[in-house]
Amino acid sequence: MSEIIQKPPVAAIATPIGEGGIAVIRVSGKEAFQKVQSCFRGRDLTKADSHTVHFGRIVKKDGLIVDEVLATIFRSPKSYTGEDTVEISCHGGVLVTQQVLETVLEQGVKAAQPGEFTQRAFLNGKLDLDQAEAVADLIHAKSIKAVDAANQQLEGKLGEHIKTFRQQIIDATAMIELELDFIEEDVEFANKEQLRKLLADLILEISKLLDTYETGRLVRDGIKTVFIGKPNAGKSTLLNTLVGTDRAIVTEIAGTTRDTIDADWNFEGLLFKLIDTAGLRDTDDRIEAEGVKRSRKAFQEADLVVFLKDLSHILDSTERKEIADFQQHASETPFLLVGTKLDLSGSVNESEQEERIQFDLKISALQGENIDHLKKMMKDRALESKDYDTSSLLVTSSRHRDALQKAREHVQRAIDGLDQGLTGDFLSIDLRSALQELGSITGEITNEHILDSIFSRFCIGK
Ligand SMILES: Nc1nc2c(ncn2[C@@H]2O[C@H](COP(=O)(O)OP(=O)(O)OP(=O)(O)O)[C@@H](O)[C@H]2O)c(=O)[nH]1
Ligand SMILES: [Mg+2]
Repeated sequence: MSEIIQKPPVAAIATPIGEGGIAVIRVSGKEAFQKVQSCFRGRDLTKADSHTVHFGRIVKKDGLIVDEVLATIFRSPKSYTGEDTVEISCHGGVLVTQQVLETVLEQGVKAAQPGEFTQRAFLNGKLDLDQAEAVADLIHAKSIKAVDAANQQLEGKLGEHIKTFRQQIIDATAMIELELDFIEEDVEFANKEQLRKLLADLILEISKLLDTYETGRLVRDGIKTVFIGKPNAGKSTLLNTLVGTDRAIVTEIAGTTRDTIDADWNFEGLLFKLIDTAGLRDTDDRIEAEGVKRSRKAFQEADLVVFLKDLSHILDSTERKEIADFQQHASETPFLLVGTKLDLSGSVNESEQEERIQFDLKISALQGENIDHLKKMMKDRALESKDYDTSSLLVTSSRHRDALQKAREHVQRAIDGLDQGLTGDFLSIDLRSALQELGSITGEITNEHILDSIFSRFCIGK
């Protein structure tokens, strides 16, 4: 573990602002105990043991009592940040909490920046950078699978992989240096095959980890699912059925939905970010036209497209062409073609409809018919082509993916160099670059710019 550095103290409210039983104000840094003690009436916190809790009152300079509190003491290095830390639990009113924070700040403590506690924890070696990122992911997680993925990373599972990769590169570098040492004696590069195999295996392992990213991204950020189709197809009805509330307005008037409407929907531990759109048609109405434009944009950004077709109307040739166009444009995106209003479809000659188009499923949102089937199909289709095993480690962050890709490129370049008979010092350059990329994931190699962009994602108080 690196040496602990205690920076000047900072404080922030660590719990959400609102009314609740308890709120927590966290104070961390050099002289945190003295600073809190100077506005605390109770036993002497500066002499309290680590991991002990003390009842007392927070008081203003003029003696006015702000609140009755419990102060928990964490002595360096055994705290989240590694610094001396006090957590003040006060009554959870908005004003009371702010007053307690202000009183602490009046003692010469600065207000903490977003993520500052976690950043200090990272700088003090309490967490690797990927673990610090996992803390933010855990806080922002909106599905059980996202919680699982963040916890795996927080446990250090990604870090373990990265450390193994780094060790393999260090071993490879050692083999090359051995060759360099003997170069004058004209020793043949005896281990060339062994070195090549080591690097090729490494590429395979990095690729295996990279393959989890597509699933990881969907698990962490949710599956953007766009309902698209003609006006009146039943898009808003389906959205409401899935989320179980009247989120979107439904009427029998074609062109009811004008703007895209988002709703979060959890299914089997996964988050679906449902997007209802304005029905597609040519229109002179400027508002509706803008809505149709947004529908098409949502379609472009989707992870899953569900095209809804009203079965109570016969499919005309323009609609058939439109569906084919969408399917073609969505060639990279999972696509479902769903017939709606199955309860009304008796009025239409089915064989005529079937001849023209192959539905993945037919539903009636109003009668709940095939809705469970649709839910399963949405999940399966969205993850179909992905390496779907959310119980093992997933790469969820594009930052990590980019670094892994670059590391793999550098290793590949070293292999190419080896095959072309380049000398060891050239190969070492590529391997060193690969090491740096991997080190940027765990934070062994980092810079202020990276840290700022990572920790600005955090909430204040974490
Ligand atoms: N019988 C029946 N009617 C349905 C079903 N689903 C939707 N509807 C009706 O179809 C009409 C249009 O439904 P919406 O959900 O508003 O359709 P939409 O696709 O959102 O339409 P726009 O917002 O205009 O693009 C409403 O009167 C719904 O009650 C269904 O499964 N069966
Ligand atoms: Mg609608």
